[in-house]
Amino acid sequence: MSRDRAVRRIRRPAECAGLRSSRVRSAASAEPTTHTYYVAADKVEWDYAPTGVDRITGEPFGDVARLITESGPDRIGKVYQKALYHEYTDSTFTSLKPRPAEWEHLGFLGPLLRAQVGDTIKVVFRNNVNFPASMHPHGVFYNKDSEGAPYYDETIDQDKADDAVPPGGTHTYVWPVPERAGPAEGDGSSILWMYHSHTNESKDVNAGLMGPMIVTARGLADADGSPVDVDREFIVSFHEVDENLSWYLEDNIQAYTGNPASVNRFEIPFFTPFGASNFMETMNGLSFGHLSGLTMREGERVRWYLMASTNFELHAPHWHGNTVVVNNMRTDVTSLTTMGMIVADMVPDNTGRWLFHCHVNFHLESGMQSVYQVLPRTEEVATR
Ligand SMILES: [Cu+2]
Repeated sequence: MSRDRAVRRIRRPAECAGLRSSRVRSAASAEPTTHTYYVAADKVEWDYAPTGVDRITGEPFGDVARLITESGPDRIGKVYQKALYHEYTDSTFTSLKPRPAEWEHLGFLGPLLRAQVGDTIKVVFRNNVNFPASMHPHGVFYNKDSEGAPYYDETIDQDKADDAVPPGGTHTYVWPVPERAGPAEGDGSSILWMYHSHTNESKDVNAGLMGPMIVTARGLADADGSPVDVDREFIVSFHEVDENLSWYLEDNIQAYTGNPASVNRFEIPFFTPFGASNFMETMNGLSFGHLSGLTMREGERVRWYLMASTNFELHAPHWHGNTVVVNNMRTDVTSLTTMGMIVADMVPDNTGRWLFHCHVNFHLESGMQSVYQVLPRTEEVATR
């Protein structure tokens, strides 16, 4: 996008009640910045539906939900051991960096990494899990020592150190953010990328190692990196997790089934009850209405960043109650396929609690549903 066009979209101060104009990195002062993040892969216990009830219906789980969420002699249930990316405060990796309230809805995704065009993202990665892992970014620039993926690429030594960080190991990834990593003509002022472990791609990602990145156009970022012409940002990953492919499948069988010996590990996933019960249809790792924090105010300029994971993802995100603009077209349903990344802009004019879900029947019935809330203009947004 040309900057002139983007700047025209920025509201003038009188229109900008609550906009963070005092902290804007203006185009003139947009000196390149290096953003340093300390990110570790940590093993956690993750509950896909913590309250144990269907928060979309407000009722106990129905038949389909019970097949997915209930543990049993040869069923794992709704709690799984996972590997997630966590952000720490510094290189000692002793203190977790608190997630800001407006980003609590990221659920099991890794920390948001962000920059504006011209900046550099630097990630000090510590592998605290018991399998080799990496951080492979999409979109940003990387040399061979910061790609995070092992394959025969005719590199040696230091250029291989990023491919598979061993358990207990540390590697620093450096990702410059050139113009081609930022919004193009036709984009808005910011776009979504993602990062994930790519050492054993399917096992790593299904274990949980994935996160979002946002790049804002040069000169259009607030001090915190957010675009100045947007009031509220949300990131939602329509995220099928195939726990059959996770590094922790056996650990989960041992920890959560009533009779591990009764589990037929040689079943073909999806076509058998055990395999099918390990496909978790989620939004940011939460199912059946457990993704919360999607709260905004009427009239705000809301930017939704949507993404999908690495399985046979075919999703139809649908917002009830309001409309969005995607690729300069008005809609209320958009499409995501495997590893898709989409930006949707909304100016909600319809207050209330509204369903936000995948319209693919199997996903909908398996819990890929949540609710977003539009408060009247005069109310404070609870998450701020
Ligand atoms: Cu779907």
